[in-house]
Amino acid sequence: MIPVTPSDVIKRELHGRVLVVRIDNPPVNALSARVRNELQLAFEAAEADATVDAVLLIGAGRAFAGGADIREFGKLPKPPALPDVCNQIEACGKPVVAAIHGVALGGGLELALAAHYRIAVSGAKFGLPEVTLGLLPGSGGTQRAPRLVGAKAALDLMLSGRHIGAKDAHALGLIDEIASTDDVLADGLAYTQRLLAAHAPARRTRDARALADRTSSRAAIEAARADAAKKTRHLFSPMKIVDAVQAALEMSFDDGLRHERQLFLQCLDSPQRAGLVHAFFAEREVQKAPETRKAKPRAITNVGVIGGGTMGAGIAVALLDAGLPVTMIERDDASLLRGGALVEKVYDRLVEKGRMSLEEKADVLARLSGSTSYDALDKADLVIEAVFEDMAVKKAVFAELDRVCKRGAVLATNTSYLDIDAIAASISRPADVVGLHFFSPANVMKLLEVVVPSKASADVIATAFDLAKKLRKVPVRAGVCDGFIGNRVLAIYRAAADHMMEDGASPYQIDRAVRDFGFPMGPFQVSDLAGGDIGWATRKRRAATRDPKMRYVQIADRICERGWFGQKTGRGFYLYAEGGRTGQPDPEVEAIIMDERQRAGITPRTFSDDEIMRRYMAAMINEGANVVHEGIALRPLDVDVTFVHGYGFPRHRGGPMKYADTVGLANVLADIREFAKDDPLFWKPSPLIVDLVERGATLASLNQSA
Ligand code: T1G
Repeated sequence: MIPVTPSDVIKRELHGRVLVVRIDNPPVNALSARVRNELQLAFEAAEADATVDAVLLIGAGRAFAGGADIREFGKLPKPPALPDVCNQIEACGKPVVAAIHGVALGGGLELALAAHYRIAVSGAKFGLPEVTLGLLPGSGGTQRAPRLVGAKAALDLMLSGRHIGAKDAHALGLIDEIASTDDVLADGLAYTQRLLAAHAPARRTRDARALADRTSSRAAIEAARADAAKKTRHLFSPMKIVDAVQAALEMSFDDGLRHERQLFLQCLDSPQRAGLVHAFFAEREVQKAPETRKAKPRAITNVGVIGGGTMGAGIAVALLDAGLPVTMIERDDASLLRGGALVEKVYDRLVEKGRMSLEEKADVLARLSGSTSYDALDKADLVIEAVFEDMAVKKAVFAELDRVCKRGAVLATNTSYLDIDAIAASISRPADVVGLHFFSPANVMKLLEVVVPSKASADVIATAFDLAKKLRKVPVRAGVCDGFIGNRVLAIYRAAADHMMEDGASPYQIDRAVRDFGFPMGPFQVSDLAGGDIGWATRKRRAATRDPKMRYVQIADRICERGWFGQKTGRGFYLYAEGGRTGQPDPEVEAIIMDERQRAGITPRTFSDDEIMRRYMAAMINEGANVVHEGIALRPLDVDVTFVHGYGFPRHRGGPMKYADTVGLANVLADIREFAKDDPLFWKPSPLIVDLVERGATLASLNQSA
């Protein structure tokens, strides 16, 4: 092997008469401007070098290439553009082989498609996930992939954004060979030698013929268009992907490329790309809480869960899914059996769907044990309590944990609003206490609020973030206050919705406006799903300390007083047909609302959907800013991640804080001040927003790493 030129991102080595071009841009070989430039030079040199018969393109480190450098989006583009590099590779007069390991995603896969042949190790993954960033494959992918694998398979890859393995990629024709070992260089070289020995031509993907059957291609395109119109009606780029594949069918390759470029630039300019790219980086940034840099996590090899109710069982499943052994503690055998059955039910459903075998289910459940004695937790490294939301009950549980758990065990509470500092102060080891606020269903929802009591040691918090990684959850660091980040802000924008309901908007109009904004459900549908009794209990708990001058809407109380808690009782704000989940408006609820307006002396007025959303979002943004201002959330991006991953906030808008910057913080402040004319107590502008607007700064300016 003869190193040809010193370069830090593209290394060239001559192996006999094959030039190996290695992309070396950790951590994922993103195709930055530097990489693109050096790739061009490498292929120019290969073409001109008479000692080179073929080129083998591989990636260093853990990936072939993770795609275009996402950090470049929104900045001034630097040449050469990736499509030009791909075209140059494809036009190379000598055979070019891509040997893939790790991932080949987005522009990374497009680079491989521009090569003439492709081989991959068996564990390699492939994808065109640009749609998850509000984009489309903009380096020839929408033109080459359909020609190589057909319109249907190409559209499925691009519209789902999913990753596929080497076997599926080979079956589709995306790659030519699966390597017999994991040595991507050796097998790549051997494959290249075989191609040279067979005098294999420089086979250009643009000449592939998988679109030859125009009828089935057209049918696939129309089906994808109809599907995208239904499933992704809020998103901009899916339809552009369909348009690009239609161009692949109807235009010449070069015209198709030009059309792809136009469509790509339209996506690049859309606010959805800005929102989705923000969400991508934000959900990685939140993993880097200060404590994770200051301390090492404690080892977690086995975990206890106190409580086998909905939350306890869900948490147990999340832990079992992460491969951990779990000991469930309940107060008596009957409760323990019920808890175990709730856990087993989750796996029975997976077996029914064919996503788990009976043996796999047995293996998982073998890691679950149960006891009615806390003594069973004497070896646990971590215990998570998920018992009844009552301070006395929680303190009793922690007293037992303090008695039986080994030194160094992390003691976590899943409370959703109780004061964790008070719980920590009730035992001899407050430094070991942390809040792990899971969202129901705990084995499904990605968000995990890591609530940091004042006395917690840094390594306990680092352990909580390490646990989140094991559970494949998205952790957000939260300070101690009523409702932490999510539920505290939820209470405010739900109150704004209640005010509008009492002032004249129907709950059904409000829910529809919120759904049209991009949420899966509106606030009243959410209340019916979660159970109105939960919010009712919270309102009753807060009644004694509620500011009597603060507006209080009693409509939800009237509904709860009738036992109408939502789906679980067949009616709440909506009427549910027998066991159904799709509610219908309820005339009796509308009558209650009318009565309450009368009682409150309110003459109802109409609201436009636009005003509903301006009020709803202004309340959410204002309280989100307060949460940052008070240090409950580290940065605005932590609030964004909380709402995208825990409250259904539309990901393509990036989160409430990102959205505020998108619409303009000054406009949000103007709304708040407008609304304050009628209710100065509720609409108190966050000092953070006032300060940023005065300085002409954005919330994003506060997002540097904490
Ligand atoms: N550009 C820049 N940085 C990236 C990156 C990328 N494409 N992918 C990952 N990173 C960073 C990430 O922010 C993190 O940084 C670190 O790498 C490790 O990532 C023209 C336009 C590859 C499967 O959508 O899916 O190509 O936090 O924590 O869990 O048509 O990263 O360490 O500072 O996620 O092992 C298309 C996106 C781009 C792939 C690895 N490509 N990346 O997962 O590590 S658009 C993608 C991923 C495009 C072309 C279009 C994952 C991964 P930091 P990580 P991981």
